[in-house]
Amino acid sequence: MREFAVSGNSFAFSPSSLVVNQNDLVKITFTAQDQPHSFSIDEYRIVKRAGAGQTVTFEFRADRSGPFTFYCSLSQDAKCKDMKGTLTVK
Ligand SMILES: [Cu+2]
Repeated sequence: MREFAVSGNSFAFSPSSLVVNQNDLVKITFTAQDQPHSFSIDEYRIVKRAGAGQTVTFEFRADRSGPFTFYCSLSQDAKCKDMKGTLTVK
């Protein structure tokens, strides 16, 4: 199990780079600090939304290799589309 705590704040993810090995079970604790944000990865069909000040925890099996972009899919604030990070599955 690979565990990461990721925060979304001021339209940025921290950390913005996650690296795991293929087939790792990945557990992410995602906190939206300032306003609602989501942690989304299209290729893994992940869309996890957290309200302001809230945390969501989820797990997935990193069974596909490659770099993947994670991003905030919420549209209430246009700057959310600038929130991006990279999940590397090697
Ligand atoms: Cu957002």
